[in-house]
Amino acid sequence: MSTIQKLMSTAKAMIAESKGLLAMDESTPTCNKRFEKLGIPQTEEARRSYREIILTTHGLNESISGVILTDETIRQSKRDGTSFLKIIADAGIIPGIKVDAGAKELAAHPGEKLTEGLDGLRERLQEYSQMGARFAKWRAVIAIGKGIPSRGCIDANACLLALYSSLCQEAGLVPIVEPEVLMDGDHSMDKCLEVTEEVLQTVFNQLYVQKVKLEGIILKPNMILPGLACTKQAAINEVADATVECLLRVVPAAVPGIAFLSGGQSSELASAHLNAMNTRFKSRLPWGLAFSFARAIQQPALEIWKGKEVNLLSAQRALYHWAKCNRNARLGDLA
Ligand code: 5MM
Repeated sequence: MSTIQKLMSTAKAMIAESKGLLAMDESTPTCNKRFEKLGIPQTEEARRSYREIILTTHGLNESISGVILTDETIRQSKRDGTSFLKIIADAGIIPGIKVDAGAKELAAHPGEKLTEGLDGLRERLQEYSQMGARFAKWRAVIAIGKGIPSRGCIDANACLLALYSSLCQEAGLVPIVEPEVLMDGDHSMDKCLEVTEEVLQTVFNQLYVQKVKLEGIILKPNMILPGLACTKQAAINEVADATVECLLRVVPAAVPGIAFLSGGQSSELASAHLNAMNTRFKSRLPWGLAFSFARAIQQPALEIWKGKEVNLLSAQRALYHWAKCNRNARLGDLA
């Protein structure tokens, strides 16, 4: 099988009808922050236990095609010594890995960030590929505010996303391309649409410049939403319509699939928005519309678990439930 055939087959499996991705790639600081709020110890063992709960949830593979791991998690095992990678493989789930080194302050651009991580990436990708990873993820963050985002921030992030993508494809890994326009702020839904459209146009231009094969990527964008502090929030169908309108303008038909991030939306709203998009537009779209949620699938389970063994089964039930809701939303079939 040629590299491009391999990439296309992985991308197709990631976006398989009715399934989506589970992002469990919170960095240690993010994971610790979420644990701290719930009184869970911020230790490597607590993070391992939590990830064991996720990966041993019975029936997770009914809704989840792939999981995004971190460098820490991909090397961890269940308490009985079975490696996480074996559990994932036995469940028929595709393992992927977050490879960026996080968003850092962008010099000369107050309030803006640039995602780092290209140094040594070729070697790291080779190692992850040998371990069994079949896709990778890199997240760029774009903030909306007074005078931002700037051209400099959008261009630099798009360029790095494209360089990362071509290195992934060279290593036979499907790149998830994640330019996230943040929900923080009081901006309108129209502003989010305008910025997201510009960001995605720039990203696809850079992917072209770097000779990335669009058939072998998955796009992970934000939905088009008003800022969290905007006084005028949007109806579910308005979000669905604006998001699809934006994507139709900028995402080439060669891209096999789009897997949204949830970005801080509640579990209910993230599923409802995805469901509305698939109900209203599915038969008319060139790409599949799926999910790659972290918080919208995990948060209720984390809040139930609270680090206590006695809550384990209830936490797994919640995780299964929210994964299944998004499976239904993927089909446009959410009750
Ligand atoms: C936007 O974050 C991604 C999707 O998560 P949500 O559905 O919760 O928005 C997520 O994959 C994120 O990139 C990872 O959790 C890593 O984030 P940090 O900040 O820990 O590097």
